[in-house]
Amino acid sequence: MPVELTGTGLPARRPQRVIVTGLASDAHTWNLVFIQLFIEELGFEVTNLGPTVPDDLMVSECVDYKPALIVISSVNGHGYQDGLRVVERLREHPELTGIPVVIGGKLGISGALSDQQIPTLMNAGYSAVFDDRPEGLAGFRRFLDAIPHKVLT
Ligand code: B12
Repeated sequence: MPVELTGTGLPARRPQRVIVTGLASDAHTWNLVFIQLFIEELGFEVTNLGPTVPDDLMVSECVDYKPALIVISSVNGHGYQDGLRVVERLREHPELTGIPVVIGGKLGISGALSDQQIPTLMNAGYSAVFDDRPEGLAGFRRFLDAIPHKVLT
C-alpha cells in the first residue's frame, strides 16, 4: 500500500494517542491540564481522564483506547502508594502489558521520593518515574520524543 505524503514530500503521520490520568485519591486538576498541554504541544492526541479516577475505570479506559502511552500524574502526596497499586492493576491486564506507563508529580508526602522508592515503582511495572525535581520535565520530554509516530499508509 502506498505511503500517504504531505505537501513537503514527507510521510504523513497520524498523531499517537496518550492517556493522561489522575489517581483515585487525588483531587488536584491543574497538574493534569499542564501535562495534557505539554504532551499536545509535542504533537500527540491526549485523552485526559481527569482527577479521582477509580482504578477499574482507569483500566477499562486504557483497554478501550489502547494508547501509545499512559501518563499518571499525582501531587497530593499519595502518588507513591496509589501508583504502586494501580500499576499492578494495569500490568495484570493482558491487553496492557506492552504499553509504556509513566508516573510523575509530587509523589511523596514531602514532595520528592527517596532513592529507594523510585526503583520500587519501576520494579512494580512503570516504564519511567518523573519525580518532582527540576530535570523531571526535560526527562519526560526525551521519553516522549522516543515514541515513534505512525506513518499513514
Ligand atoms: C490548588 C491546590 C489544591 C486545591 C486543588 C484544586 C484543583 N482543582 O486542582 C485543593 C484545595 C482542592 C487542594 C487539596 C489538597 N491538597 Co493541595 N495544593 C494546591 C496547590 C496550592 C497548587 C497545585 C497546583 O494547581 N499547581 C499548578 C500545577 C500546574 O503544578 P503542579 O501541580 O505542581 O504540577 C507540576 C509538577 O508536579 C509536575 N508534574 C505533575 N504531574 C506530572 C506528571 C509527569 C509525568 C511529569 C513529568 C511532571 C508532572 O509538572 C507540573 C508543572 O510543573 C499546591 C501547592 C503548590 N504551590 O504547588 C498544593 C499541594 C499540591 N496540596 C497538598 C496537599 C497536602 C493537599 C491536601 C491533602 C490538603 C488536605 N489536608 O486536605 C488536599 C488533597 C485533596 C485530594 N483528595 O487530593 C500538598 C501536597 C504535598 C506533597 N505532595 O508533598 C501541596 C504541595 C501543598 C503543600 N506544600 O503542602 N490542593
